[in-house]
Amino acid sequence: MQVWRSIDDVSSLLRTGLAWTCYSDCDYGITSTLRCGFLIFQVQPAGKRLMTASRAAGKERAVYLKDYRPPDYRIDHVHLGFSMDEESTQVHARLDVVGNGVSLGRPLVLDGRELDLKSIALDGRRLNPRKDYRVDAEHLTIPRVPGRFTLEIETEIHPRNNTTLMGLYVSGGNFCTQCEAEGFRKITYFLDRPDVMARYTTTIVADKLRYPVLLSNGNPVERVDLGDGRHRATWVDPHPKPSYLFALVAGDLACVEDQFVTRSGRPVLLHMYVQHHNADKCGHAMASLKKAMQWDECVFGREYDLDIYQIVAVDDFNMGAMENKGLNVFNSVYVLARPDTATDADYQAIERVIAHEYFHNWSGNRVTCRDWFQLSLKEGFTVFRDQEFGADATSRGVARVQDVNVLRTHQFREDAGPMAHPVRPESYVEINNFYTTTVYNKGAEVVRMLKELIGADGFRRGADLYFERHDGQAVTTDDFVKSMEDANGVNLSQFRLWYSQAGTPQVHIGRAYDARSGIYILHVRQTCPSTPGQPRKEPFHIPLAIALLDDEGRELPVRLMGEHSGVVGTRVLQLRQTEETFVCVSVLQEPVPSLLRGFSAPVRLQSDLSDSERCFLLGRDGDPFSRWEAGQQLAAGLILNLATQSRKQSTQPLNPQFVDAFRATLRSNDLDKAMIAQVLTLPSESYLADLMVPVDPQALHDARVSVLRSLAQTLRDDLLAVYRDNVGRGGYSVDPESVGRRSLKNLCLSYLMELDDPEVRAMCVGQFQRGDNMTDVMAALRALANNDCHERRDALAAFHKKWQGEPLVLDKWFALQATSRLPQTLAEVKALTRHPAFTLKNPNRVRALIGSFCTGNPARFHDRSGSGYAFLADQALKIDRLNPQVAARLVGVLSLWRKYEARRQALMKRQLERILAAPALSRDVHEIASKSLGSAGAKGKGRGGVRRRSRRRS
Ligand code: 7ML
Ligand code: ZN
Repeated sequence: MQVWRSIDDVSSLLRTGLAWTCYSDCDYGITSTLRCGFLIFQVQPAGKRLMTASRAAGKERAVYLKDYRPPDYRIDHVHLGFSMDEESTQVHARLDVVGNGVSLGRPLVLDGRELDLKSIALDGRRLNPRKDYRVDAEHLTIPRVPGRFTLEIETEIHPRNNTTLMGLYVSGGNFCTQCEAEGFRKITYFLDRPDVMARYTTTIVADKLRYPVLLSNGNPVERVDLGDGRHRATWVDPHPKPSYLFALVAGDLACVEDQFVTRSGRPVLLHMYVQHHNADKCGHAMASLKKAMQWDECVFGREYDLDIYQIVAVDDFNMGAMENKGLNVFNSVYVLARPDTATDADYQAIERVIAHEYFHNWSGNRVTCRDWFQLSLKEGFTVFRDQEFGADATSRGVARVQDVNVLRTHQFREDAGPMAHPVRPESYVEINNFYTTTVYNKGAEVVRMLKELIGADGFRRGADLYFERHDGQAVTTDDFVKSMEDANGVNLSQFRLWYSQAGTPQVHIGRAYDARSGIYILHVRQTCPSTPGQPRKEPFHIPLAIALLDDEGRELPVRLMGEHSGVVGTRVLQLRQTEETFVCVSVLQEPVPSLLRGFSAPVRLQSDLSDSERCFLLGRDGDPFSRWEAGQQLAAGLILNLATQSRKQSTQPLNPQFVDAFRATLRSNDLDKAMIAQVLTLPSESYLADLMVPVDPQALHDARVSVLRSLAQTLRDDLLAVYRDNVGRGGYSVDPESVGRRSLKNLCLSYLMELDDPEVRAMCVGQFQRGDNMTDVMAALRALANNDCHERRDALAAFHKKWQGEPLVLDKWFALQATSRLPQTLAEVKALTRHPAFTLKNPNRVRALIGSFCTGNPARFHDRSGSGYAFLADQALKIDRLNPQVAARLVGVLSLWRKYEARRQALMKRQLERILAAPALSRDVHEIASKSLGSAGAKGKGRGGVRRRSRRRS
């Protein structure tokens, strides 16, 4: 790639006769573009065809939901032929196209990007580039077509140069694809939108030795040795699908095989493809897959629908995994596990992600999205399904706590910042930026609320109707809600606001009790802060699960005024107005209310509970979530108090009531150990940051550490005893009981390591050296990495020496150092970017080192000097040239700059401005940076300075 800065440069370029692609963005030709800045050309060897015409940007507008129109043409069948070559792969596409009636006379406009178009024929007649069609950087337009015809298109693509990891690319010497959301258009020209569903036949030709495994969607129908060192495989997928679900894999991979017999007796082959040396790390993923298949049959009545289910693990992947029909492609981090290489948390994540992708086969593939504004239709629902699966696999309480933690630390923050958007967004500039925690996690909460409101049986009826009514269709979130309504005879029109209004509602609950009349009143008020583009909100329809507890913690009957009898246990109140009063009668003693049980709605709850009431709930509430929540509120109050006090006062002792409740929980025998560990885990710094205005990350960090230390000092003996009681006996196993034991033991260790006590440190080193499983080893190493001692250096070096050949374990080594609280961490992170094993091309490695530092180490990242912000910007700009999606995620960290105190605000803003001013910025990063700053791009106006994501390479 070369940058040309002057007219002379350009003229000499044009004289060379080389083909070029202009990545500048001016509508008015080269000379005026030169005046605004400089040009970026991709130069190819002479004689090669021009691949992409120069692009006029400034046309990069937002796409709006209100502009949705059904497609003019449908594509019934697709025959794809691939001739695999890393340098240049030939793609032959034969499309059976049908006009939809009203389309008569309208041009056919296919999507396509960075494609080298070789030829195009309509019903067998070769089209003439000068008069039959037009090509620009994003489309192929054929002005005149008949009502029904066959189009044959030959293109050439360049997988080895594809660093964006969208479309067809190479990972570890193997070919793989990622097409969601708009990657298919980087493979061939197509109607690349989810409401165009076609049947696919895929033929792959490749070198037999280098690529013995050739895979695509559906069922294998043919394998032929071509005799010239190449072979050919053909796959037919009988289910119509959108292009984003297409997949192809070619490579030299080991296949781990198993089988599942469906409820109706059909056998399904299960094939897991991994690099040969990883064949011993597939057992857990395979077991998880079978568990998920069975669960979907039992809980949702959904069976698998092909003869074969394939999973391929690749090391280079932008996201977690992808649900391509019959051929899931996974980030290897969500497949590979062995006790000595993966932690309990990794095992759990694998189980969840495997289930998530499997569940998409119905919620996503059989019933798909009409357009990308409906993304939460498949993602919110599927996250809900994987959450329920996780809850059934381990303990419901622990699973709920984990899911709520994710929601509150990430989604609530997103909802409170400049990137806030509804679960069903109204517009986007780059769809890849809308795979957000709002679409996924809040989307799942919205589905969960539907279940709360209509009950488990009604919810299942609604889901059955949805799958039956829309099988094979591309539909909307509205269709989903309609099925829930129709199956249950309820009206959910107000509930639909959860899809269209952004922002986290605040619910204030006040209470009053009159002993003489036995009347207990809950006064509930809801408000919702304004979000970008939505200054005012309508009141939401909120399910509010509550119970009233007597002084022993028993649930009292809740009987609302006008009812004949009460309900014992949890009761779901339905809040619809801005303000509502719920009057409970026959309440014989003043109760302690247990509010928002199970986190029945994604809201911020404000109540006037006292600390002693919270301590009571922490010890007595029958709802495990509420018990945990009471502890979190107490701890958060304590830490926030400390963080906002002056230094002198910050050594005050802990509230003894809290310490007692903490000690009692440690010793509790009515909670399982995993739950005890959750309850005793202090709220994270990022969750606390959401509660502090303005945020001072250093003060929060110091306050949290000081509470940890005080608790460790006061409870040293108890913590040591619980640690010793839970040291593993016998072999390692990942059953929930053993996992719980390890998490409690390692929590005790992390508290004890706050004491700077040689005895404890020796214990920790012992656990590191003798640990027979990665959970224990990592827990010990994490504690050591936070302490400036010689044991730290030795342990990190030993770990590196042992695991340098295992990329996923090496990622842990990078991440651990990036999240160390020690003051020299940024310097160490910078040094690690020069480590021979570090590369900006691998998203997992970038997330391990750079992502962990910027999101998992608030105190160091937000250093008052601003050095963390400058580091982020430096790295993001470099990554943007390779992989805009990964860069955009990183830049998103700066979006919350307005939440910090003035000095940090200015420093963060400066880096955002610097990013925005950088030349040749991707559309992905531009959208995030401009929306973060609240500038014009946020409204989707045209602007300059943006290039297309491209395969620029010199
Ligand atoms: C969520 C995924 C993507 C992006 C996976 C990519 C997916 C899109 C894909 C929960 C569990 C596992 C993965 C993901 C996730 C962000 C998150 N369709 O299946 O949603
Ligand atoms: Zn998904």
